[in-house]
Amino acid sequence: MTNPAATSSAYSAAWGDAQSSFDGPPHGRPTGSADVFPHGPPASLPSHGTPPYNPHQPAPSSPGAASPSGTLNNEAQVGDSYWGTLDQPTYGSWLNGNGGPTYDTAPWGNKTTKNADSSVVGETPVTNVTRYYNMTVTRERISADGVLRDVLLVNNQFPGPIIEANWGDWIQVTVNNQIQSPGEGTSMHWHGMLQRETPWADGVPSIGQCPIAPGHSLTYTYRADMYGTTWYHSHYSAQMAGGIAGPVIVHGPTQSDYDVDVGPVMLSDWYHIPYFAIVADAVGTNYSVIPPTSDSVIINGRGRFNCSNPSYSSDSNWLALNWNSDIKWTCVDNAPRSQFRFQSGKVHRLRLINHGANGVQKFSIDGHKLTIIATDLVPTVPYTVDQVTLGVGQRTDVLVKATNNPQGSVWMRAELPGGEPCGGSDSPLALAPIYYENADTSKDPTTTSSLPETACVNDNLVNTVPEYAIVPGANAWTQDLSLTLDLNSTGHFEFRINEIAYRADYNYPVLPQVAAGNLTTEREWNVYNFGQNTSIILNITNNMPLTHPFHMHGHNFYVLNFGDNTTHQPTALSKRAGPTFENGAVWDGSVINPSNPMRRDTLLVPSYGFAAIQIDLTNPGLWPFHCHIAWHLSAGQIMNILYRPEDMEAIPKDFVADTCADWDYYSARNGVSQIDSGG
Ligand SMILES: [Cu+2]
Repeated sequence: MTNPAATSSAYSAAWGDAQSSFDGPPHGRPTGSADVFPHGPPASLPSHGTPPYNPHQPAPSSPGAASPSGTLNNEAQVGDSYWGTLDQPTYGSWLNGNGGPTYDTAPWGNKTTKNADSSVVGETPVTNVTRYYNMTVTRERISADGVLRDVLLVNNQFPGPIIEANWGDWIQVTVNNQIQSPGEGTSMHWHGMLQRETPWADGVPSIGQCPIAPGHSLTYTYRADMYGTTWYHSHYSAQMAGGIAGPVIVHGPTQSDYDVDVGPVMLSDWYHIPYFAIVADAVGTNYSVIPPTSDSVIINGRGRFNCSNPSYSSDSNWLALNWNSDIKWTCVDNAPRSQFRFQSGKVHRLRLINHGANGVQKFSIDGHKLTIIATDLVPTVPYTVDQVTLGVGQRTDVLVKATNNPQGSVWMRAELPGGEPCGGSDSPLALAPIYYENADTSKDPTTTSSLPETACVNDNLVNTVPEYAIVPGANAWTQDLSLTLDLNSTGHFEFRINEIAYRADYNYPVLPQVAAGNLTTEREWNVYNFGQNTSIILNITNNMPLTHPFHMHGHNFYVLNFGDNTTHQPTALSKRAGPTFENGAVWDGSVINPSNPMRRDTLLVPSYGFAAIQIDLTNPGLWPFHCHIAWHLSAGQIMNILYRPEDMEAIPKDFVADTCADWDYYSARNGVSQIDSGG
């Protein structure tokens, strides 16, 4: 794909100017009030309800161009991706070939969901196989929901290509940063992997590594030490909301038989303006734009935006918000939806992933029950629901019995219910047809849904019982954590944990410093050193009317309990004059399923609610614990859990030192705009 912007020197120059205006002190936030428009907003804004469609768009090689039929072609919509087409492959029970042997029996031997678990040190199998992948990140333009947008893509695919391995394989991925016009750093995080043998390979800039400089590459090598469904994404600024995300399948034991592995079903909210402009808002001073409302919802990269959406007038400063781009408003109605296949009478495995920026997804299939068999990378005792709730970063594996006749077709739904605390959207419902084997694929399904609207919290903990029982460690240290939204001394927003918004420097990542024995960390690095403790409880109180999907790196945590405040209905954030909030609910110390509590790596902390989680400290190092909402992460909602760094293996020189040398060279010669936390 050619990016029309790549040849525009005016575009580059504009971005360069904007960047330099953000340059501030090394550890300070930018000051000044006109952050979003360093040179003032454009003189003319599009008028309400009449999008400034420009007939003189670049030629058809440009993404976003309409095909002769008047709908988007695949390249214009999602690049080279096949996700959500009827060509999307199905998956076997384990990986044969692809650089490894062909197995007659499962490569993990007699390990089952009930007798083995990777959370226990030493139980990950050793296959002596390495799976090699290559990722090239470039700046592109796609129209995922019909509206042309600037994005960053992996191998020109949205969502990115799959990483597939068997439990216990090594995975080696070389990430090539080819982002140009302008250049940007990048990184890749392997969500949910424990990184026990390679704690430096976790992929978070300012924490574990320097960003990968444009024109450079970095090779990550790590064990597929958990199995199930997960994803990878950039951890640089909010790039994960800018297109750099893709699915991961690690094959392992299953507790339930099924016939067809349908593969990834990736759900996301979708924004029409670049991630960087939203981050600028999130760390800005204008209360009315926090949180930003997404424009639509996509399933496997495809959605359908109504080009004459009346509520779109609320985004009438669309051009202004594309403050560093020459992009023109280009909207194609009836963008192709993702499509899926079912075989009548068979049981299908769907791997649900919320790779979005903000919104809590509600997933359902009209007239079909969903049997949950794993939450994040933890197999659970199966239970059946009508609807699955997924916060950003969460995954759920479901089995679906295809109960219709072979001519049937039904709607799959992903929805962001109204406003806060779910996240909301201008067009909150994405549909995707599921066609049975003899269905007419030229026709839309006619099914309807009457599911009641449910709260934006994860399922009742009584139902979510891990297949492999583990009792949390004894004598845990309890750490209280208070989540607040505050303003700093220059009036800019900060999402704080115990009064501190995380902020660190791309050029001086924290992990290599503590690994070298420097434990005198800066206050704003938000490091908690738990010393020789073997288990900790994080007692979280959420003092704001927003749900936060908190994610722990390098560990699965036990969910002891969570709940919300049932005693009052807090005022919606958007109706407040400023960040003055009531206190969130407080945990009473009770534990659900104490002999085998739910385990996972990402949990929704309810609006004005509490969550109590426990972490066994069996993976020495420094690990971020953060909200996975892209904008909250950027505005500081990160803390770092440090313990026994002296027990870490030495970081390979070429991994951090060489990457930082490249980044130092690049950043010294190019204005790098670290307006956010860095993590
Ligand atoms: Cu958050």
